[in-house]
Amino acid sequence: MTSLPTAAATALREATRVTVLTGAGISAESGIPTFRDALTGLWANFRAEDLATPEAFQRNPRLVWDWYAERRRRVLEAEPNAGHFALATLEGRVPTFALFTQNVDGLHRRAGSRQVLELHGSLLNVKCFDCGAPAFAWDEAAHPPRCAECGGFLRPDVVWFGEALPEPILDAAWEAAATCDVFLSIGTSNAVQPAASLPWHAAAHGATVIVVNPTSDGQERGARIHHVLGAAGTVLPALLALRPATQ
Ligand code: BV8
Ligand code: ZN
Repeated sequence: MTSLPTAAATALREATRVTVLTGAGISAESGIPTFRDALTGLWANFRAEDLATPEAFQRNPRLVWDWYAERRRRVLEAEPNAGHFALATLEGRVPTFALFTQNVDGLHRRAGSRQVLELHGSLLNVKCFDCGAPAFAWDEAAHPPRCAECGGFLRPDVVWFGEALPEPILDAAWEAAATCDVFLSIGTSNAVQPAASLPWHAAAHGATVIVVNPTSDGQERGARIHHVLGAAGTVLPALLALRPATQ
């Protein structure tokens, strides 16, 4: 792992307001494929962007429902990793802390993070495609199961491409980016808007941005933006060490 420039380390050590954005990369060490990873199995001939849309679901509800059912199964079998746990610990050591995730896998909450705002929803939650009613139980043998309220197809409660992000969460994310001292951008290729603009919004408002990613593709550069080339599971515990519990 490359070391953190002194200015960034000082900023993180002294920060009173830290905002975090995570992407699929933080769950990679938990065995959850990232969006950049090629799809496998029944979905090998598709790109995630082509399946994660309302149109794809309407065209082939079984294919899309089964893709999410398989992902839900993998997520429930997976465990949070050292990166998730480091962020859960950091939350208790910073006066004002906000964690926004693009991930839909629920691993931050399972690692103990309390302030988790899911910009793109959660594949653990299910709702009706037609009437929006939440579903808490469904027929696992159905592909997809139907809504108990209106008989419509059930779908994962995630934000698909072309769908709006939950406004209160997105508004909170812009505000938390604009008012933090340090913005941690962890494991994201910054390929999907509007979440991808949050780190640069923070830098434009004077925050120190620390990017944690084994590669530097897709990341912007700038005086306030520091890349730590490394895996979240290794780098985040090292960053946490800059904020000892005793403070
Ligand atoms: C919207 C949930 C408007 C579903 C997801 C041009 C400009 C602005 C917008 C657009 C545009 N063109 C198109 C758009 C719209 C579109 C978009 O951005 N498209 C992209 C393809 C260009 N955006 C939308 O549609 C959004 N909605 O704009 O609505 C609107 C307004 C009003 C009314 C109606 C509509 C909705 C976007 C949300 C889509 N849903 N997820 C699901 O998960 O199935 S997006 C999904 O993909 C993820 O949530 C995530 O956001 C994204 C994947 O990105 P990453 O998380 O970064 O993952 P990725 O694999 O790309 O990268 C992993 C990174 O980790 C890599 O950099 C890798 O190096 C790194 N890594 C690997 N291992 C590790 C690691 N890092 C650390 N440690 C490791 N060990
Ligand atoms: Zn319904």
